[in-house]
Amino acid sequence: MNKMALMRSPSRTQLRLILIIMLGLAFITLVISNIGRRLFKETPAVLFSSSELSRFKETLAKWPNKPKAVIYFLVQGNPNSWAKFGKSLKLLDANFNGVYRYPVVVFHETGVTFQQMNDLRRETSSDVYFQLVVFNVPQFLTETPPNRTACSKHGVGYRHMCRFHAGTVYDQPVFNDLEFYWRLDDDSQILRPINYDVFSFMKIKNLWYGYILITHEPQQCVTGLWELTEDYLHSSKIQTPQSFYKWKKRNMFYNNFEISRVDIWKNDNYVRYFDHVDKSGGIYYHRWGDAVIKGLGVAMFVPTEKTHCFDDIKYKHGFWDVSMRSLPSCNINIPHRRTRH
Ligand SMILES: Nc1nc2c(ncn2[C@@H]2O[C@H](COP(=O)(O)OP(=O)(O)O)[C@@H](O)[C@H]2O)c(=O)[nH]1
Ligand SMILES: [Mg+2]
Repeated sequence: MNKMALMRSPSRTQLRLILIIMLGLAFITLVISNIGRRLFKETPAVLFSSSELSRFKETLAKWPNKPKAVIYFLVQGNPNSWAKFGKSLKLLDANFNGVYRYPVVVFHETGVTFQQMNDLRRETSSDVYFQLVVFNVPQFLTETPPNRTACSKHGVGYRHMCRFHAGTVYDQPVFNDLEFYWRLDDDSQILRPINYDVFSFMKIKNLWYGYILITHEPQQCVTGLWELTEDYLHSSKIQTPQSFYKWKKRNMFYNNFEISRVDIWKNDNYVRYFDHVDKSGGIYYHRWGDAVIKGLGVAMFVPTEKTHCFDDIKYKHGFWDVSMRSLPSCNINIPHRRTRH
């Protein structure tokens, strides 16, 4: 009897083993259920985005005889921003895209719902492609970015947006086989019909970068950027066009409107420069904006004669009707007063 009882009751070691196995199982269940929850939450959005990309590739494969180009927006799902975007797209349809019919690519985070996308599709005549983006603070940053910077009250979300427009957008697969793009914001408004194809115009005239206005950033938004750029130029021995030496330190293109060749930004020269700027952390620590960074990119890598100011387009951004500007806001070589934006 004693022998049987001894055989049935587990030893301390066995008990420990059972405990470890049970804890292990509990841990694995927890991990799997978390992954499962994330997968089930995210998969429809990810799947939808990749089906949109396939559809976009089909469109590119059957492209008519005109420049390969898209009009792109980065949007937010909150009602205010979404409503502005709807209005912006309607004006774009009415004043350009209803006739010239370029695909509209809409980058968005997970906050945008299928309902919103469907409603938008019903209201636009443009062929819209939704692309999901995920914004995170880059892991190479050594310090947590402050909620506010000396430059502005904008939070980290705004700085994700700056980083996206300044560089990471060009890694998006839709940019792989494109010649040109036109960037607009949700608060961009084209106010009058444009009676020509802006992309064909750029291509025929062999223009690389089209803008609407030159303005400049306040000093506190460019802390250290000019110095970093000069050091970078000296150490990398890049051949820059003469235009760089005329470029004013805080100048920038008002690039919520920007019509550009894609290859300027995918070229190694700009990619390496952007990477250097990005790794310095200035976008998150000082809120260096995409406009100043890319302004320096144009100054360094685009000859002035390859730039073009679309001063014939009636354009409003937010509350500001840019077409009401006073000259010489198109001239690259003249310093500008700070303008409201
Ligand atoms: N997804 C996403 N989009 C953003 C975020 N911040 C700004 N945007 C979008 O990026 C574009 C530029 O932002 P905006 O607030 O207009 O910047 P501003 O023109 O410098 O005032 C707009 O279309 C915004 O909707 C963000 O945190 N997430
Ligand atoms: Mg804007």
